[in-house]
Amino acid sequence: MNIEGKITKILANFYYVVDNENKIWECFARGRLLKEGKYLFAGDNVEIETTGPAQGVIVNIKERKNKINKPPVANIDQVVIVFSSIEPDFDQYNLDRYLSFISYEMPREKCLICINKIDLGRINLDDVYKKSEFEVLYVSALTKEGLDKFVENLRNKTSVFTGPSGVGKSSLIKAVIPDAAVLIGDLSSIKQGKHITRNVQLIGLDKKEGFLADTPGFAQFSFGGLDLSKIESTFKEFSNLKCNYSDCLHRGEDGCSMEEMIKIGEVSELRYDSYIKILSEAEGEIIYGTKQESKAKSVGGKGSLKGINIPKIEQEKRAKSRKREKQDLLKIQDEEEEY
Ligand SMILES: Nc1nc2c(ncn2[C@@H]2O[C@H](COP(=O)(O)OP(=O)(O)O)[C@@H](O)[C@H]2O)c(=O)[nH]1
Ligand SMILES: [Mg+2]
Ligand SMILES: [Zn+2]
Repeated sequence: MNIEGKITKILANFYYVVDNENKIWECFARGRLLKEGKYLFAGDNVEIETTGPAQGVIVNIKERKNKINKPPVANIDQVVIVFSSIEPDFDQYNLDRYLSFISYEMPREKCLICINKIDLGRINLDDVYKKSEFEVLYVSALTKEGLDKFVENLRNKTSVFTGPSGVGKSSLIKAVIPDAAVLIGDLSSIKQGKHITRNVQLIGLDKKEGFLADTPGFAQFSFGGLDLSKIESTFKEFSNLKCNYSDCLHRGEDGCSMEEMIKIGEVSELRYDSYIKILSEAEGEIIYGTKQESKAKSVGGKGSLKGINIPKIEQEKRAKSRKREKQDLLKIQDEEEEY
């Protein structure tokens, strides 16, 4: 008998597939699939041939609409970018970096901004984002304030959670799905993120109404070498600019309408500042987070997962690093084969 389902978890050679009736099947992958180089990801929609009451073999993978490699997840509908209002302090520029980078890499998928820990302190970003097409939700994983509306935004989608360490991504997932097996708190005591990244799993909202993937953050990302003219398209509120040149980067060029747009409130000044900094990052002029990185490194242990480490990748190295990312993935798969 053949059944269709979705891979929610991969452990060693085992693939856990949930079917339409919410039943979990423990599966192997047919050797032929792996030989063809078809690596399987959590989120993949597959066809299984059943071999027992809850066992099967994956015989086919459906075409994916997208995938990310770190952590490995396929068929993402939405990226939930979690920041906290406080502890760690809200960082406007860093949030805009996440939004821009993810929109650049996945232009068709929705990004949802979620500000957590409003029980400790409140911030209001409505004005900053009102022209951007990004929705902002305010929640507390602790008191559950704002959670109902948040859950509404998670239904019938596969959502990947990302954001800096310590903002409460895992806590939010736990608040939404109380029996989710997620790790909360300082993860550095659990021997590095590698292991955790590898075992990414999709956690089902009740009655297959959507899936959530906790991640330790997209560990590292860099704007180095990205196409400058495409970065603009990740700032949706810029779409009504009427500059004299079609290739205007809006950095004070003659005939640029950015100043006017800011004046009339079509573009928030904070967003424009972030845009300018991101362009500089793409040109390799500034490197975000290096201070935190070196601090974390010298302290080691406890601090090593705090802050975000964004190493500079030079333009010409970028293509190589993309290739390396793929190799890393293959390595991960190889290691898992050895278990
Ligand atoms: N006060 C408060 N603390 C929270 C909230 N959400 C998470 N925390 C705490 O913040 C810390 C980091 O949470 P965690 O979920 O591990 O963050 P992650 O690294 O983003 O997954 C933990 O000590 C949580 O108990 C919240 O809404 N309010
Ligand atoms: Mg976490
Ligand atoms: Zn312009």
